[in-house]
Amino acid sequence: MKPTPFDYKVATAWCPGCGNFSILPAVKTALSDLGLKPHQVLICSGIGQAAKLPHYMRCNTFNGLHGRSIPPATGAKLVNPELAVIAESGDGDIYGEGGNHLIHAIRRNIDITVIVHNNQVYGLTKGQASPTSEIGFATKVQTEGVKTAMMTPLTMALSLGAGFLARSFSGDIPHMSLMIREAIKHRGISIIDVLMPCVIFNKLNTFQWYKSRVYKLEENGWDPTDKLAAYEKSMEWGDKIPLGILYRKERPAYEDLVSVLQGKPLIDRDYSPQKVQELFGEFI
Ligand SMILES: Cc1ncc(C[n+]2csc(CCOP(=O)(O)OP(=O)(O)O)c2C)c(N)n1
Ligand SMILES: [Mg+2]
Repeated sequence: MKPTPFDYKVATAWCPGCGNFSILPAVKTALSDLGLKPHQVLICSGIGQAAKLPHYMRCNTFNGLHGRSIPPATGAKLVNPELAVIAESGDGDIYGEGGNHLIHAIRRNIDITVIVHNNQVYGLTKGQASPTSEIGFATKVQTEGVKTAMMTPLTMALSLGAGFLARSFSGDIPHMSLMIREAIKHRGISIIDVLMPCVIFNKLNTFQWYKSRVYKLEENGWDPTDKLAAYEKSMEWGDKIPLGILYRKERPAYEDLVSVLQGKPLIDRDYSPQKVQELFGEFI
């Protein structure tokens, strides 16, 4: 029988009901809809339950350190621009530990797609608050509830010049797949914040909690080129949460601006281990 995007060859480490189960087929269908073959795709992740997604895919993958999905994605894209490069991980990984990498990758505008599995909690390490946890959210560590302000990652990304910003929901696979497809097609960095439940460690932001709040911008005549309107939408949270492409406007990618990156991809150029050894030798 032909495999479907919902098939797994190995047992997953995700809990029954986890939003990750629908993000995976959304990624797979987006890639196949774009006609990409496994060897043309690289997915880099950090550490966390979300970061295990590439374990269940057959393509190039790099599972690195916590917070570090973006640096290897950046390096790989610069040397091998023909690859479709995705950096994906959880909210803790990309907005917390890896927040600095996110900030500067946006400023550089490398042509990669960043998918954040945002369950508003550190799932793998058993339920500590993440940067997107709600104020008042009580955990085993934040016993009195979260006191720190909730991060608004899409607002931050917009202020840094990100040219493609979207939000989706794990309860809607076709929508996630569409967002991922459009994000990959965008030249420059693209960021998708995917809301998803953590059935074990986040009893506040449940599937139902999201489902009853999300609505689609594209069904309301949204203009994704209006930056000021996008600012406002990026901060909308609570009773209503917007999904869709909040903002889309291309500006030159880093790769288009740096002279050494023009012409033949670095990966296809001659490279002399001997010369590198000589350079190292200067320090011995
Ligand atoms: C440098 C470093 N700091 C902390 C950790 C512990 N750690 C592993 S995953 C994780 C957070 C995971 O949360 P998130 O990225 O939201 O992923 P989720 O499990 O919720 O999908 C933390 C704190 C680590 N592995 N390495
Ligand atoms: Mg998380």
